[in-house]
Amino acid sequence: MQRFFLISIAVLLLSLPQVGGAADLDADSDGLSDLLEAKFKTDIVNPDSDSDGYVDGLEINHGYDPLKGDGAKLKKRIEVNVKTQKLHYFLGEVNMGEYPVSTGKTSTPTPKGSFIIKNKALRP
Ligand SMILES: [Ca+2]
Ligand SMILES: [Ca+2]
Repeated sequence: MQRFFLISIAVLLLSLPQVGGAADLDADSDGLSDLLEAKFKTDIVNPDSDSDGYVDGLEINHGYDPLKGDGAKLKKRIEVNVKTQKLHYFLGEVNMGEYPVSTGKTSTPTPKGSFIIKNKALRP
């Protein structure tokens, strides 16, 4: 029997870093910082790396692959490290951020494995 676990991630999505913050350099003014351009392997001086009419920062902010003009989405995933008590949020293969979490205790441990998030709740 397959078991499904529902994971509620409170506030996570609202606390994700905004792409292209004021402190980051953005050589082509596409809303995607030079640092993230390097991580996503987009063209640092071309605001529309895949020439589909949408700038790289807009595509990343909406989860689209800035290197594929066919409307392909980047996979989103989170990884929770119970040893470090940290959650890592990935867009494609790029680690977009790290957040502190509190996982289960010895008597009610956090289940290990891969799970699909079925529902999200804001401040449950
Ligand atoms: Ca840029
Ligand atoms: Ca584009």
